[in-house]
Amino acid sequence: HPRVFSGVQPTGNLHLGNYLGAIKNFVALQESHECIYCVVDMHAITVWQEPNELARQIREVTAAFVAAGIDPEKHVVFNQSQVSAHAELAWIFNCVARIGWMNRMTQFKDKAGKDRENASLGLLAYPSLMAADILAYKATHVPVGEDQKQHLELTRDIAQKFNNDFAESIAAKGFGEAYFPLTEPLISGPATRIMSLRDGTKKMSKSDPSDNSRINLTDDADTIAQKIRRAKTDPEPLSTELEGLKARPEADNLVGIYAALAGLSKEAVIAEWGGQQFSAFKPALAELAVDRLAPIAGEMRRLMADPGHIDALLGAGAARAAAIATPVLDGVKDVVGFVRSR
Ligand code: AQP
Repeated sequence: HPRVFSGVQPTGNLHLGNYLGAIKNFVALQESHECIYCVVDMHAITVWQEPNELARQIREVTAAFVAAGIDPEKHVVFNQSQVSAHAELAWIFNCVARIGWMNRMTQFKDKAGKDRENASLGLLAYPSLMAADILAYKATHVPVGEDQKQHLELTRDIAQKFNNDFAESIAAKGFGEAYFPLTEPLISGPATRIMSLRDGTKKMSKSDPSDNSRINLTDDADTIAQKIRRAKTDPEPLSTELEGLKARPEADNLVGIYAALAGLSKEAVIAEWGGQQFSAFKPALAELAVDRLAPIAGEMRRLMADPGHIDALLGAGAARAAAIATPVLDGVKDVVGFVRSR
């Protein structure tokens, strides 16, 4: 049956891209699917994290989930490191996946930079842990932003190779033809790739050194308005047709953000705003952004005032997650041929 899994790294500066590309869709899927949402702290440490800051960020992402409208009672919300099945299954997948597959990942190339020899081994193996996150729950659908498409393809490759390599054992142990499903990415909405406000060719990112490049979920109304006012644009008025935005990445980005926040298509936004100047469009966009984000920021602040409550919520979620993942992992151990005697 359909089951959704997705994760967000607690690496600081949760931004509008994370919200529109991921979290907002997480909220919507709760109506129709069983959902498991994870704060992927083990992914975060593939690059150095200051320990106190990491703990704070884990709670902040959890607060963002809940503040945005994820219901931790009806669905499962937890942090990855509290469920050991992720690490255990990732090790088995490390032995299924090939080094060449990992070397081809654009996120690894971007994050490792020029000094690849000096990147952590975890950064290289990142997609293998991601496959474990998803497949420990036999998740069928994963809502993500456009940037994660390649990793989702790798998850399918790992699932397929596991199913093939162990086909005989899978059948012999009574699991039928395939142990793991081939998971589908859900990359939906008018803003699957939000770009930097300073450079329409770069994605909005937590790690961009310029704070003006992104709208943080914790920014106050004045900051949001100021960042949008200063957002890079060209001097032309807004195009009257979608085609006209193709060669104007900054304009295209702002129209996409407006559409996603308003719950409209980009066509509808163009129909309303085409031909108008950015001096009119930007204040309307700022107002819309503040209207949608301020309540989330306020609720995050309220939740962050009680870290004990957040920790309890994560602990309860982890117990429920483990109850799903442990039998899946046990089946994998049987299929692989590990002896389980307790
Ligand atoms: N710019 C974006 N537009 C749309 N979706 C985005 N996502 C991230 N950036 C954008 C989606 O947010 C989810 C969580 O992402 P993550 O926790 O893996 O964070 P990330 O991709 O590492 O975020 P950054 O901002 O890109 O961090 P750095 O700067 O470290 O590279 C995912 O579903 C992702 O697609």
